[in-house]
Amino acid sequence: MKELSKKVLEGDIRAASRLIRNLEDQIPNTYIAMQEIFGKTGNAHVVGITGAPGAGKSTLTDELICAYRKKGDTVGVLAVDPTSPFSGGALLGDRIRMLRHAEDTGVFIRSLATRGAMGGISKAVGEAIHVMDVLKKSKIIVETVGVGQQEVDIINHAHTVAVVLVPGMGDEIQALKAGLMEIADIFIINKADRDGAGKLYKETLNMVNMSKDNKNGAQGWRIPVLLVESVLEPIKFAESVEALRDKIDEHYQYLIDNDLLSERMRRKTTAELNEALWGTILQPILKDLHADGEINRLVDKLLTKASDPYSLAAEVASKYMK
Ligand SMILES: Nc1nc2c(ncn2[C@@H]2O[C@H](COP(=O)(O)OP(=O)(O)OP(=O)(O)O)[C@@H](O)[C@H]2O)c(=O)[nH]1
Ligand SMILES: [Mg+2]
Repeated sequence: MKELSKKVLEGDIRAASRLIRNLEDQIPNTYIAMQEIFGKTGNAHVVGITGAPGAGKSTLTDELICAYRKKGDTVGVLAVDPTSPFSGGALLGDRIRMLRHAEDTGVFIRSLATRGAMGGISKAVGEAIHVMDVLKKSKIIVETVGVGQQEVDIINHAHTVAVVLVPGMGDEIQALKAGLMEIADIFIINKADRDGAGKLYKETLNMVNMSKDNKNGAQGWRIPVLLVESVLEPIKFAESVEALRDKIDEHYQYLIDNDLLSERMRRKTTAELNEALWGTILQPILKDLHADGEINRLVDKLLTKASDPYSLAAEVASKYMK
């Protein structure tokens, strides 16, 4: 593992890929490599692109890579894929699409699939970001599907979060209002060729303007709403994605200028510590309880009302935490 991290720190792409695969597969000793690289992380600007399945996130990301390369940035892309039964096609599509960056050493693209282990994916995402960071990618784009509870908590990983909305989801905006305003730094209205894109743009703008309580306080960031041109108009599309790139970078500069970057770093790092604590303390206990069937005996006690969850948790704690 130390050998692996050494290679990664030297910029070895294959070693980096292997390390990310190990993280994904939750190979037990991977933390040793992560211990070695942690000290060198924290330099990249991490950008989250999130939205419903099929919203056009990968198409945007692909173009955003071009926009950043044009500006001289190096780019890491992490496509997080929690919808395993359907992912085959989508991931394959992404690979073909992003193949045009394959020869470019300034671009490093990897996908990460959910393995269903509790808390596992979010942890792996944070760690894979670290790997891309030590590969000295200046922009790391993390694509996550969906805005909801099963979603990777992108806000714990990204400095800038762009939420992609598409027309044709009707009343969704109403339902999502509260949640989205919390996490979005930028709204993107995508698939401009579709009916209702203009309407969605106006609605979203209204939503942003009406929210008095700006999450970043008095000197707050006004969440911009960007209408990205349709991918069917390649030249206009490229131009509007460059505008998106500039908006994303403006947000990063805003965080720096207002001393908010350190706040986000603190949040990111706190989440990371939480995950490490979970992984080191709780996960082995759960594994143990599941392994010898003790968990079923505990659940039986609850079903027969012989005990309650709080008492059982206290019992388990006293057994393991000495
Ligand atoms: N009409 C139209 N289709 C688009 C546009 N952008 C992307 N698409 C299409 O929408 C489909 C989904 O695009 P993706 O970029 O794979 O979307 P995604 O959000 O990454 O999808 P998942 O990762 O599967 O959630 C593809 O068939 C794209 O070609 C657009 O501007 N207009
Ligand atoms: Mg995608």
